[in-house]
Amino acid sequence: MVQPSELEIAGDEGYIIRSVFFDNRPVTIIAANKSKGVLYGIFHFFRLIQNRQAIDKLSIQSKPRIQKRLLNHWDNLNGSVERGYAGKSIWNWEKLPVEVDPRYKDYARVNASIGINGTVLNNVNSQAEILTKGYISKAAAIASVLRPYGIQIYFSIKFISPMEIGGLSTADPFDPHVRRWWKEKAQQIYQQIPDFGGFLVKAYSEGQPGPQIYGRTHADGANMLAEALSPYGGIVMWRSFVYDLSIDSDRTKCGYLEFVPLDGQFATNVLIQSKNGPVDFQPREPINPLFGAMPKTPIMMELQITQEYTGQSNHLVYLAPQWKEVLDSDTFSKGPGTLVAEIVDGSAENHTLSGIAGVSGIGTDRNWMGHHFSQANWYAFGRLAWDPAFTSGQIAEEWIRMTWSNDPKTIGVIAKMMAGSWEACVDYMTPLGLHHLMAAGHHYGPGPDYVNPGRADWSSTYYHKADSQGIGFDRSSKGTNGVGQYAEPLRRLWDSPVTCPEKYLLWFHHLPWTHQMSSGKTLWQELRLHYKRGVEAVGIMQKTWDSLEGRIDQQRFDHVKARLEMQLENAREWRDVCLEYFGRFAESPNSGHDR
Ligand code: GCV
Repeated sequence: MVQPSELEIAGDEGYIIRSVFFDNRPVTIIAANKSKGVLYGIFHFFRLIQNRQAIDKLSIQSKPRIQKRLLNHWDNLNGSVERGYAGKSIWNWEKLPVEVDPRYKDYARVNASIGINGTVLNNVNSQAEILTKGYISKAAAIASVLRPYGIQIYFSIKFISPMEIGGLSTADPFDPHVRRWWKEKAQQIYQQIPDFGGFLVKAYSEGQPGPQIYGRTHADGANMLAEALSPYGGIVMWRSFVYDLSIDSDRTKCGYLEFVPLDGQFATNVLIQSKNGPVDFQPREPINPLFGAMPKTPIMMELQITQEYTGQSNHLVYLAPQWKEVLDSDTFSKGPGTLVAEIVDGSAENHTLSGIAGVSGIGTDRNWMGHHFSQANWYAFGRLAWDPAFTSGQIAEEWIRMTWSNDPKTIGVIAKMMAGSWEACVDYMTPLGLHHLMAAGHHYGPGPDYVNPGRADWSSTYYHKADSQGIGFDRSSKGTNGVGQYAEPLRRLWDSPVTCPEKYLLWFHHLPWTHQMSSGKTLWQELRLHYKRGVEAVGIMQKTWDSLEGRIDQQRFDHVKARLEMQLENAREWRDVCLEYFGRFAESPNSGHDR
């Protein structure tokens, strides 16, 4: 029926599902090497049933391409969630470990059903208290609920914890007392949580301390933690989200400049966790130049499920197409066909360790994510983490069938809305490579005129550089040479406004308003068209949704309808504010453009 040799390639998490006859009766076999594989196989089988697929002639073999498939909670110990838009943190630290919310089990099941096998419980802007005895016991209670579902827990740690909670006078990674402190801490954690996953670290970034305080490098810091965790099989996920403008005045270049020279210096249980793009989860970014640039180090990709910059829990934006654009991008780092997905799954550079993380959008809201459609992003993250080759359409259809309906009209309508929703958001927020145009104090509405008095790179004007001469950030070889961080031929193609894809045009080039686009229109005309198109797309989504009234339950229908109204209003605001502001330059007497 299933030979042991067939299971060899299934590994620890893979499975085989097969229809056979046993004693003249049809049976379905779900076989795996480990219980986790059986668990995933059963969820696959359920998915087929929920998707109304035939289950009488099954011959399925599946295993995950990426080893560590994690959610990252940006949950604070006081119950708030940084960039969370769905209520409070689901981790009720006050009541733990005595009271264990039954929702943790639901959480575990949801995650296991999409193959997620790890979760970082607390914010990367970490508090040292997570490593105190009390919190370790609380976390151990969560771990015991997640364990049967194959989910390991991890902590975000604060680099100077030995000082803040350990009474040491330094956190220097070369100090023997500090090293011992971390080793003892690891031992303490593993005593209570034997399958603890490891540490996630944000170091020397946005106010978080790091080894640089002591003149040490990221590798020195990461390796110290790796040494403490390695006896237990734990890993360190060290983030590359750093942008110290004293290293380079172009923020997009900083991560590469700090990390690439360290390639080869990290311990074998360290991964470098890098955001998909070089800025910060903007509606669209070109790939992070670190993918493919550190062949000796496993690079873990960080995606953002919570919609910090894409309308939060008010906008319907299905992010799988964005993630697919990144995963399917060719880095050319080892010649043509070296896709980001192959860097991330470790196959391009022969790494045994591989990982992907999604910044969670989960909160205490009844529907978990604030917007019913945001759940699609959680689902899509899990599915793409399992296999980056799945298409966004295929994932959307599975999710629609399981969440909304198996009625063909309903599926078709919702699938269409989802498919175009990300591009619509890019159009009404930041088309043609524009980025980071938000108003002060939040990452929601438009503020192209915003200038941060403290930091240039927290200002919108730093990114778009609009003036009467033109618009865009010149990262070409004549500008900051940000393009120089990519492999050929990307470097050459993106260096010229003629060959640079228009979706990245203003990311890499500062161009006159009269620049001619491939459509024959001027840049200013094209920009206006994109903003207009984005708003129109939301209007169409709204009408499309209305056509479903009566086909789905009223409660969820009304929820989405109300949010689409808000989305349309917000999209109009983005269009009007941005075009009014840019128009001041584009239509000024010396822009060269007709009014
Ligand atoms: C957790 C952005 C967000 C911050 C976040 C940071 C990070 O700057 O706005 O809230 O901090 O990214 O990823 O560390």
